[in-house]
Amino acid sequence: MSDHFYSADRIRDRFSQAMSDMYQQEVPQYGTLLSLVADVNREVIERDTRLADTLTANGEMERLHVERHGAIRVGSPEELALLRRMFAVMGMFPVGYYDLSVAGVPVHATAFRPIDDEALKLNPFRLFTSLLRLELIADAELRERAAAIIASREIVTPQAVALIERFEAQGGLNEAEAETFVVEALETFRWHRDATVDLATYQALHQEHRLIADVVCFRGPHINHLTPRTLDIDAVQQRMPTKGITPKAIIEGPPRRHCPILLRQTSFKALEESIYFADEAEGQHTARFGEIEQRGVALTRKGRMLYDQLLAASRQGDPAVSNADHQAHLAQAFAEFPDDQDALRRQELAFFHYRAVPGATTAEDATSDNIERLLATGALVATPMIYEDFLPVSAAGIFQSNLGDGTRDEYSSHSSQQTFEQALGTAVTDEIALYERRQANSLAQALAELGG
Ligand code: OOG
Ligand code: NI
Repeated sequence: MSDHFYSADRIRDRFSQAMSDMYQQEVPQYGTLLSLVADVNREVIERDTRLADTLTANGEMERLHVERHGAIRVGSPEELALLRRMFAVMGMFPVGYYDLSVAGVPVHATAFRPIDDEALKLNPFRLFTSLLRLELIADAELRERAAAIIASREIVTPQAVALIERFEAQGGLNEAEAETFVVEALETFRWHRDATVDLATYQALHQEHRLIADVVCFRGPHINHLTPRTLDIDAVQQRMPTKGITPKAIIEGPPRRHCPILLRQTSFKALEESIYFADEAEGQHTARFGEIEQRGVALTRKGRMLYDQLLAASRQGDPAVSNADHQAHLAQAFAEFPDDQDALRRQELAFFHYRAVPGATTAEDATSDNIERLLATGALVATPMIYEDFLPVSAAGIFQSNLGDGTRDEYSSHSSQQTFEQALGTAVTDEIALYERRQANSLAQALAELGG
């Protein structure tokens, strides 16, 4: 029966393409960003033939232009739980927990993403999904009003709900169903110029926090950005203004390195767009932007601790005034983070994929005690495992640059993964455990192939 089903990975692939098409229509500046990214990627590939060969060998060349992630914000536990079911149809599952309240943004979040090696390779598209924490609104009356507005909307079309239920009942969708599902699912993330509330309500919520107005006042969780992959984030950041795009002040994440680690990202500032209120007043709303990302190797718990420690140290003192200053400062702070593959691997700071070299013969025993010798003789190869997740400090930086200048102090609330998981209806997967498992599996398989 199951071979009649259209695979979840292909549904995700079609969905991410449909999202991209829609977003380019909705936000023309995003299309401009995509073509700048494509130009820079082309230049890098022409210049760096070794990188080009690696991309080709890994089958990544054809997928270079495919968006890597997007982001949405939902208003209630029910909305989050329903979207979890929608994303499962596309092979996307909640991985990681991100608390943004400590950075003055009243949300916590997870990333819905593919998990298996094969699924990630086919299309790694993820959705960073934030849940508004209405409990952080101090004014009880406003809080209740916001909750009532959210409770009265339906963010998923009845056809999409029916197809989610069918998927759950029969274990998959056929191609025709999948096609309809993509069209219907897309509706949830479409932009609506018409707010569902009157101007006064919008203003009251906006005053509490701009993000609250963005989540509460519209028919659904419009996609607020999409993010392609760049091979040279510094070049794109620098060239954005030449295309009439205003980048955020700094590139988030680690500095540029010989062996890239984790995730570097930057965005352009959200656009001011005209909206219409229920009482026919007209206004402006800023929510939607474009982002780019460049990923490096995933870090172990030990590597991540060192990253967090060095990042925190680099953030002492006054914030840098320019991206160049910021990057120079970061590079200095990260000088003590090893920057060659062998050191990262031997010191267990980063995760690697192991692979047996076909046809290689070795006099060494193929056991896990012998990895260094197997690598040295060329029977075994280790390649960096790409980081597939997000970084809370960087995410806060992306949020804030798109919320205008009036940043607010952190909320005095505790990180509450348990509350989030209750809303979600399931636990989130620990991202580091996933990398550990993939590394162990690849090593076991490679050793088995070498006859260990
Ligand atoms: C999400 C911001 C976080 C990222 O790439 O870290 C994010 C949002 O603005 O809703 O997308
Ligand atoms: Ni993002």
